[in-house]
Amino acid sequence: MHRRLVVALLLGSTAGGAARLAADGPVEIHIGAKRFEFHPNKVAARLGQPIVLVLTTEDRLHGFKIPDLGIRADIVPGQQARVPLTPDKIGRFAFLCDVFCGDGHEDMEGVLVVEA
Ligand SMILES: [Cu+2]
Repeated sequence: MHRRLVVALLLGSTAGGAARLAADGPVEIHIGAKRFEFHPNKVAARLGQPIVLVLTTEDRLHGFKIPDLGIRADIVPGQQARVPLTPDKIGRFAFLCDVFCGDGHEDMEGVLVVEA
């Protein structure tokens, strides 16, 4: 009797965990761009956890590039750029704007920190 109850509880918790995962989906990380910054300019992700970078601009066309991960996207006014990503290595990965947007463009940078 007691053992049967334990088995039922275990099954229940397993099913619940699977449902939560399916419902949650990837974690969205929102990053805004404007002359001449990204905000936030430091974002964190977990190794192996799927994320979607949701990029928007407040003024004009900007670019978004993470050279070490082979990622780039245009951030077009009035649109969301959605970049799915599952980090497969730990570290600090710099991102930057690669569309020249004026004096100060070189300061448009940030970092994605991937932790275990
Ligand atoms: Cu720029």
